Amino acid sequence: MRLLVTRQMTEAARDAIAARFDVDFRDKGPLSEQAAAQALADYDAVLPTLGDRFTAGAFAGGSPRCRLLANFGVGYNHIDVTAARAAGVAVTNTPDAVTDSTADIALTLLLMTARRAGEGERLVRCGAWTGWTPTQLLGTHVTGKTVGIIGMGRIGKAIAARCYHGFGMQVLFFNRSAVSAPGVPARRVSDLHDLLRTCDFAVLAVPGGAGTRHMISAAELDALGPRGFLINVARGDVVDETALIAALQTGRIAGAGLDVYEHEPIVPKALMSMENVTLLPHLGTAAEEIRTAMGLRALDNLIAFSEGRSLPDLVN
Ligand code: 8YV
Repeated sequence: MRLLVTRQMTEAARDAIAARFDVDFRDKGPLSEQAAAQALADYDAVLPTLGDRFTAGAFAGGSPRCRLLANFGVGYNHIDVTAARAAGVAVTNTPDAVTDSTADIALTLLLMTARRAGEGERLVRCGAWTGWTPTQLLGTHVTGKTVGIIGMGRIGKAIAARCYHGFGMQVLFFNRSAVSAPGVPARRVSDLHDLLRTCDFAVLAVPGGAGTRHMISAAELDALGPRGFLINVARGDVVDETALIAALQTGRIAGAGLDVYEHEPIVPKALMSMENVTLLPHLGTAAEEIRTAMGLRALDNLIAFSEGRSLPDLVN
């Protein structure tokens, strides 16, 4: 079986994959639609990542040689899974492996933004800190506040656990389908605007894709209000970035912590220029152990596929 891995992996993941398959590791940026189509024609299976453009157009050539896209990552909004299915291509992802590290980054953003940590760090680094004063860089206290989690899947629940156990926060959540076990005391709010009006910190943990695109726009930001913070560890286009910039510039929300952007890796200058915005470069799962675990989870799916077994993490 010929396999294409579209990016460099950690050494441990690369060695485990190479020990099992006849594999090419690409070492360039994301696959264009045309390169994705070529990969589908040239390989039996592909291990793609965020940004590889497996769009409907990439599958337009009909029934390709490739029969499995073993995606590296839980989010697969860069793959048109319906077009993949129509072309006979299975798609799998890597749930569980990403959960805790992504929740950790949500809390990193929440704390950094509320406590003005980025701004403080910049002040120290540029040599402009003149010393402690009782009123310097006063932020917003986190412990005991209310978090509103939008998307109560695995990652949302892991964020809830951290907020509840670590910071004694009240946990509210919004989820389109029923959630059987939130894991901590948490109240479901059926109206998104009600949730946004009630919480101090709104944290986005929904899947990306057409169903959630611009779920947070001007009206939602107004519901969050001038004392509310928005944290996004989901996908950039869940938030209407233009509306977010306008809300931040006019003080209609208090601040934002972002790990993802609408047009990655482009980060609007307007966001960079605002001190009340924390900007991270999609660090959600960027820890050595986690990236290895993700690679190994994708490998589990590849092995199951090569042995003709059912795929553990099939999404289409
Ligand atoms: C991954 C992520 O690094 O798992 C996900 O969905 O967003 C990231 O943390 C990325 O998707 C790798 O393809």
